[in-house]
Amino acid sequence: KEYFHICFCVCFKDRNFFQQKLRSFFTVYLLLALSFLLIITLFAVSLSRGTVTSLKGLSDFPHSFLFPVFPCGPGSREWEYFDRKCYYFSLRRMSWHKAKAQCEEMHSQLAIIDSHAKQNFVMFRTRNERFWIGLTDENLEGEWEWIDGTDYKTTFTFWKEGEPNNSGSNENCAHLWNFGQWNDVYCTYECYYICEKPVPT
Ligand code: MAN
Ligand code: CA
Ligand code: CA
Repeated sequence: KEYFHICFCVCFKDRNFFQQKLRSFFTVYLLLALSFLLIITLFAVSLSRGTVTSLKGLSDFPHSFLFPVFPCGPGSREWEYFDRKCYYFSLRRMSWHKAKAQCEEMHSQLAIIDSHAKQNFVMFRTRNERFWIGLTDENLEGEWEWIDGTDYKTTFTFWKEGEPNNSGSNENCAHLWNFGQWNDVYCTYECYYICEKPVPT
């Protein structure tokens, strides 16, 4: 009898212990499952609300990542960065007015060269070829004007010696030439051209 009693007690205690363990395991798993569901739900909600923008922006990750390195657009080799602006050096030649229109079509303008630094930058890329810039005296002979309104009289110039000479009384548009020096030529002459625009945001 005594033996039975002991056995009963131990067995009962054992069973109780086992059941308790099972219950605590069950609770842990239930809690885990619930938190998992909660996380999934929260994620789905924030996705649908657009809170998790990093996922949506993931597709243009390389673009946004490379932008600080190539501020004029990592997807294009056409625009070059210099001193907070972007420059385009054309591969085709055309009249000054067509070139001006081309720049405008690309949301830019014919380049304004208002400093030695800028002159130096364009000179190295134009390699003695003729490139139009945004300078003209079409409105009034001898009164040179930058197309963006920059004051010609008080700003940097880089004319070739003897220029502007209004040769044939018909030279009203300015272009870069040898060593990047400027010359006036008739506006229907076909030159390459330089466009400039602010860094895209
Ligand atoms: C050509 C033209 C002129 C320029 C002279 C310089 O005639 O390009 O615009 O002034 O050469 O010799
Ligand atoms: Ca002229
Ligand atoms: Ca000339």
